[in-house]
Amino acid sequence: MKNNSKYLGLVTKKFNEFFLVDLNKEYFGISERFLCKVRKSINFKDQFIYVGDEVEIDNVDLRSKRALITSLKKRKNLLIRPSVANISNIYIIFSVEEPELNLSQVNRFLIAAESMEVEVSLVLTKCDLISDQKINLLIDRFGKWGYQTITLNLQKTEYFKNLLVELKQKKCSIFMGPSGVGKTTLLNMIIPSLQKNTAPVSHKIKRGKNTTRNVELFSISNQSYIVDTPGFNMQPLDVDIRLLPNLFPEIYKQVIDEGIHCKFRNCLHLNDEGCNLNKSFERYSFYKEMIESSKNQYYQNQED
Ligand SMILES: Nc1nc2c(ncn2[C@@H]2O[C@H](COP(=O)(O)OP(=O)(O)OP(=O)(O)O)[C@@H](O)[C@H]2O)c(=O)[nH]1
Ligand SMILES: [Mg+2]
Ligand SMILES: [Zn+2]
Repeated sequence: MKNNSKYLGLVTKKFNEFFLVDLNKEYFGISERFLCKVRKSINFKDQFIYVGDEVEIDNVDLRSKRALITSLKKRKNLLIRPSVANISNIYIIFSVEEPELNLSQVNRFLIAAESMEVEVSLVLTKCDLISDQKINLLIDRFGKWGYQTITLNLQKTEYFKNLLVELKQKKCSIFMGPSGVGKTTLLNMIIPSLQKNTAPVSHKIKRGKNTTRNVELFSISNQSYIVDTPGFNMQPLDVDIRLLPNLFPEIYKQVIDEGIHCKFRNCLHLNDEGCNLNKSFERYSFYKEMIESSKNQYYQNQED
């Protein structure tokens, strides 16, 4: 049974030249998942299709659940690593132990996430492995960085329920962080029917085992999705120097909430005269380092 009408779908998984595309429930009454290829005659002008992309499909075969992708809808944004389109929220996930919390990695992940101009949240997992006192110190610390931290612990299932309620209000949330911190465990707690593979961290190398290999998008309600991603460590970032102040809540909140004004409109908040930023926050030295390395990068590119 073939049907030549066009339908709108969402790419939930990608492997080689195949895509899994979820069709909207309204077409057939139930949510249908189709295995698709791109129609040969279509040239997307060297554009790739990513998980999270909205596509139009055609040649729908309801029996074999196959179809062809015929067009790609304009995307709102595209995260480069891992490649995911149309994200509304980024959840940066770190464990407090196993693997040990690495603040400079937390920093890099947060900055990379902020550069996507979407809502960014911080989640700490494995809170059963340290004392409540230490957890409170971390909550306090990250609060000063501008993030209200969500703390999780496998023994306290109600915390996962609260997070699920929150995630259902977002369109497409992505879980990002190093390997072994518990991203897939979190997903399994939220969608118990999934039971995706997880693995303990290696005691020998004290890192995760890269258990999740693919980016995959899961539905949690009619209009809400979560993306699980393979863990990795974030490399130093190469960000446009003028954008850096917008990537630190400690800075942009002073501008937005307190209305601080510096003498020069594009003030980089170094030790310039006329700068009114309150610089007494923990990550200021990190901010300055990033400005310096971006400047070097900038001059190097000019010389190339
Ligand atoms: N003690 C404790 N262990 C946890 C908790 N959450 C997850 N773990 C364990 O951490 C290990 C790694 O979890 P995964 O969910 O596979 O980690 P991941 O972030 O998906 O890792 P990659 O897929 O490699 O990126 C598993 O053995 C989990 O059981 C927790 O709250 N407490
Ligand atoms: Mg995983
Ligand atoms: Zn300034």
